[in-house]
Amino acid sequence: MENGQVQRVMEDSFMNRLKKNSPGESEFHQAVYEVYESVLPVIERHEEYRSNQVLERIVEPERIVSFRVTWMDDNGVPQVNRGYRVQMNSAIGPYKGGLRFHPSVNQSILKFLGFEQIFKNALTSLPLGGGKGGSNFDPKGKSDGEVMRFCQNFMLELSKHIGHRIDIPAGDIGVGGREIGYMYGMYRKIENQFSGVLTGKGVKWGGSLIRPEATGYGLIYFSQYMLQNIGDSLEGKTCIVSGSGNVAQYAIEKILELGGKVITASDSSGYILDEAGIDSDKLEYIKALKNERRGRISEYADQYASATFFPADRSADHNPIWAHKADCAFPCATQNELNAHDANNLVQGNVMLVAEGANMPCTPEAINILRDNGVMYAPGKASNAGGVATSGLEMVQNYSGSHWTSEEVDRRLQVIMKNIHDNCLHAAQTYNSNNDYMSGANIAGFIKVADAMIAQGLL
Ligand code: NDP
Ligand code: 2IT
Repeated sequence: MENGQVQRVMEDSFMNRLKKNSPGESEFHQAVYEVYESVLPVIERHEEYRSNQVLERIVEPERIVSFRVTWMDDNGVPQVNRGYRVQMNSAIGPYKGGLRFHPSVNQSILKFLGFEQIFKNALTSLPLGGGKGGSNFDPKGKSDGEVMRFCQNFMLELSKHIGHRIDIPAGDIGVGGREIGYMYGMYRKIENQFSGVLTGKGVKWGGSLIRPEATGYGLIYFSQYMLQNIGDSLEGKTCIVSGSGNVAQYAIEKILELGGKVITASDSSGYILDEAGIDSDKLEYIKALKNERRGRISEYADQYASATFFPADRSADHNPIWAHKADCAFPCATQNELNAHDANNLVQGNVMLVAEGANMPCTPEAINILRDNGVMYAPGKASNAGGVATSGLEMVQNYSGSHWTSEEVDRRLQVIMKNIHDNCLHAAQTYNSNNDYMSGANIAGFIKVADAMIAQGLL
């Protein structure tokens, strides 16, 4: 058989087995296939990865816990949700990864996120394994009291499975400072100890400065390094950002600081276009709107005459936010929010860089279109790794009982993002995929975890 045929046969049997073992988990299959395709050249070159069945082992979570969460709503009516923790891989460190509270949460989504987290965490160069968790609880429209009671009951069960040297959860969609606070308080009460079991804590009670900013800042540092690599910068670039939550807010902040212009922001109900640019005052408005008043992005257009609100059309085959002309695009909302149609629109608008703030926001077809058209593309597991990396820095501070300044944490974040950038390029080059950040990220992350798994024997 020729090389191409061998590859096709491996591909068919591996993916077929995966689909048979995890039926209906389409997001998980999608995430695995991307890594699988990137690391095939590595597997072909290294017999030890084949003989140790590393791929087959790495796609199987070490443990999944799923549990009932009951809580009382403000009307005195009992409510039931499902909670999860997917402990994906602990070969290079304790499980680490966020918690997502969103009605769409299911096992497939958490397995895809946990799987991505394995490689992302390896790329940070910190000793962090991969995990993810969450619940189908929807914090939207809930009172503070309801969110608190949900978080407390969620932690009542989760606390049995985590620990500061075992598994250290953090935030993700629907889980920010408020939720981490309620969960941390409950953990402390149950365990009777003050430990760094969660990251994203408030700075007055064990949190790290710059952790809230880290994912968005890291994304833009990474993008700046990509542009510097071709002798360019973000200065004067027009940017499209989706989302208006934690990642989007601090991505916008850093773009502005580096001299770029941002013309969009969104939430699940639609997006705003502000051709005059979202300046720092308008960004402060978005932060207050989203983090304090918990309002909708449409209100931005009521506040600023330069902006127009476009409601989301769930039946449309594309997302019109990506149809505006821009130099750079930063999807920072959720998975599969940018499809082939959207990628074609971006290419027609002459986009030069697409960097993922969200996890897996581009569909595989969209990624192919971007890469085929010479657009620089950064996969989330590399470009959004600044969040978990700074969680790692929070853990270091907690272990050592120290508290670093903003400047110190920010400096370390920049070094980490630069190393991830360089390691991706180096790994891509080693396997003849020059300047391909996706292959590079998957290969570099995979090799680190695979080698650790082999060294530690069959487990
Ligand atoms: P937030 O909850 O703070 O914000 C999420 C944003 O995305 C909101 O604007 C939300 O709108 C929008 N959104 C969520 N789900 C959907 C959906 N199904 N359709 C359209 N819009 C949606 O979350 P984060 O900013 O923390 O997370 C955003 C992305 O970044 C996620 O993919 C997350 O996994 C990833 N990420 C987060 C990190 C972190 O440190 N927080 C680290 C690395 C990656 P609405 O308010 O209407 O729901
Ligand atoms: O997707 C992610 O990397 C996160 N949600 C952050 C995880 C963390 O542990 O800080």
